[in-house]
Amino acid sequence: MRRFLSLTLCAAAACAGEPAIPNGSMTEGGDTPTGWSETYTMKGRVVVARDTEVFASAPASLRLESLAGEAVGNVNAFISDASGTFTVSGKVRSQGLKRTVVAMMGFDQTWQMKQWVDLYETKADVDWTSFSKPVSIDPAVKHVKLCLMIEGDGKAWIDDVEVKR
Ligand SMILES: [Ca+2]
Repeated sequence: MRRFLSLTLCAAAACAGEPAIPNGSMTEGGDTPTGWSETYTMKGRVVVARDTEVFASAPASLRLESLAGEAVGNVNAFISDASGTFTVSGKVRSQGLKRTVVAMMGFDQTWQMKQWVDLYETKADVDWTSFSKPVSIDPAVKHVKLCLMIEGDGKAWIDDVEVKR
């Protein structure tokens, strides 16, 4: 019985660890949500903000927008203890963009990208829309990030991001 219990506990929590994402409600922060300040730009300029006027849940959401015309870029946050299979959910809003994507990116020990999983995509304006998708992490993946990517001239918002086994 003791052996069974320890194996069960190990499988449930102690060995695998629970995946977590910081500040998924975007509640914490100032000008930018805590844990969500890193942007990556492929074209033009994008800027991230903590939006206290447009949100799915008070007091704030994350807004990513193009600056001065067409842009392609993303904002991303680490998912800690990301291994095995878990579900990523959240809410997205989009305005004026050609494409808005939420995706999970997996990198190996040397930061080579090994995995990309689309969680949500829209090419039209949408009011707050929920997404929820299971992801299975490749065994070679050591670092996992969630990203909100925009393409075009406009704004997208994300809020209430959760990761759960
Ligand atoms: Ca919120």
